[in-house]
Amino acid sequence: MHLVLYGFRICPFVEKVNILLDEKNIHVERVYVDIRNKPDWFLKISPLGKVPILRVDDVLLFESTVINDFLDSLSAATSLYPTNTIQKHLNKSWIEWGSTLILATYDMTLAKDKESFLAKRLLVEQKLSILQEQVKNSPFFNGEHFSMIDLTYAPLFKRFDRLIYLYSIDLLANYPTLKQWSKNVLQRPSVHAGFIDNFDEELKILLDLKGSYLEEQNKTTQKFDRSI
Ligand SMILES: N[C@@H](CCC(=O)N[C@@H](CS)C(=O)NCC(=O)O)C(=O)O
Repeated sequence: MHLVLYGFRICPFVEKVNILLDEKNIHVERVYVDIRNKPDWFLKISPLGKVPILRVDDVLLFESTVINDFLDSLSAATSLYPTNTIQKHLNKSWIEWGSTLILATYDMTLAKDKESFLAKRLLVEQKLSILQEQVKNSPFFNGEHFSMIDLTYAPLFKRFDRLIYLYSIDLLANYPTLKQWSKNVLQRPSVHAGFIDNFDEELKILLDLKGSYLEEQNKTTQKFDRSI
């Protein structure tokens, strides 16, 4: 079976596929797509015009959760889902919900002014309080073992972590259980391997390109700091 993953340098949906590939030791050929300037060949293979796409011989799979489910099923004996069916599908529900949290966070980071940033931050925090209700005081979501839902939230946790470093914004400050879960997930070697080395640089480029308030404010502060 020949597997080709079409992705982009910085994309939470591609990153969760990267982590699963590393976790399950699956080799794929990688094709980089410039989604800021999509080539015609890509628009022909991607119904939504989005990455990730996984080519499996001559079949094209899209949607990161579907792609991860497919890759997981290749070695069902070592599935990253709980064995209990209802638990597995409950995990899937919260995986879907995690995608809405990723999008809300993306929206917040791209806010163009302080007022809109604060309004969007509030929406993210509301979602975080709902999520915290679901999380136990165990290393990972389902207990001792790292599973599909943990790797799905890793790209979100990575962004939260970098927001502290780059912009001094700690979205998990009021959610200690989530903070501990996030720390455990980010320590996983497969998670570490799922992101590009210059993640911070690419994140700043993205925010700058989109005229984000966070990046604008950061530049102003740095200019101010240099002048004193
Ligand atoms: N629901 C999709 C979302 C994928 C997605 O939004 N990918 C973004 C990059 S992170 C993309 O390709 N955007 C291009 C566009 O929307 O034009 C999935 O889970 O795969």
